[in-house]
Amino acid sequence: MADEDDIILSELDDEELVQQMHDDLYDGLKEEIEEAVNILIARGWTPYDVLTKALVAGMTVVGNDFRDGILFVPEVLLAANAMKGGMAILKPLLAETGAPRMGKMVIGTVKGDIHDIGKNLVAMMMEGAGFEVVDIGINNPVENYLDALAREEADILGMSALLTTTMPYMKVVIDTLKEKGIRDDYIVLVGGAPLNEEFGRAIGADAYCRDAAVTVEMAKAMVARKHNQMGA
Ligand code: B1M
Repeated sequence: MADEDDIILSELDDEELVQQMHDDLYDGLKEEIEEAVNILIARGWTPYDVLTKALVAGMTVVGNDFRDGILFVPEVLLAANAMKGGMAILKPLLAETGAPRMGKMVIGTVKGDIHDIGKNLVAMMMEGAGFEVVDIGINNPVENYLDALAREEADILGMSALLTTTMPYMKVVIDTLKEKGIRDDYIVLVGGAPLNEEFGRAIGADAYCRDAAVTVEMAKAMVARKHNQMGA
């Protein structure tokens, strides 16, 4: 039976509900997050707004408190799990745009790094924009990227890193592509919280992507440029 103090999510207005979602994400309450995502969608919110304003914004609070030593790994894992619950509901909705196939991307988090929420978000948004996405998961050594790129005949390589200690591995992958003479066969996009544009340039990526939306824009622009070059 429901406790008298229980909050009825559906009775909250949009602003209160989003605030409550930030709290529930913080507390790792997966079922509540899933319920709230469904409520916002039923109220006509776009999947993108639910993702960015409710889930990603909530995760930022979690990230700040993790950084400041207020939250620890077990709590952050619960928050991540709750976030994934919400993302799973949004995934098919984001992919439903019926956009024409734009190209194929292999994406994975680099060796030594197990963060995958941002990568998953990028994969979802790319699928929603009409790209085919092959997600090779976390902790990928260079061989995994090479195998997947060849096997999938991909156009784009996407790499994610969330740690300052793992981001240099992106250069290992790009340098290996160069050594094998196949660097220019792919558009290489990199992203992750500790990266910036300068880093992307320094390691020889085609672009650093600040977030999932920027990744989609970059990918579209670069695929179009490649097609134009090939047609010229
Ligand atoms: Co970790 N962690 N973590 N963590 N964790 C960070 C990254 C950290 C910044 C926290 C902090 O101190 N503030 C810090 C790194 C510090 C540093 O390197 N300078 C950190 C640390 C230290 C660690 C451990 C070492 C902690 C420990 O064990 N002592 C450990 C490392 C484990 C490992 O990888 N080997 C660790 C572990 C974990 C958990 C397992 C508990 C969990 C991950 C769960 C999971 O992913 N399944 C976790 C989490 C959740 C975080 C924070 C809190 C949140 C990351 C996240 O999901 N953000 C994070 C703090 C932070 O980033 N502020 C932190 C939400 C996500 C939507 O954003 O991933 O940035 P983000 O993705 C964005 C963009 O960056 C971009 O688009 C995304 C969407 O807009 N993007 C791409 C990302 N990848 C892209 C790829 C692209 C394009 C764009 O390809 C083309």
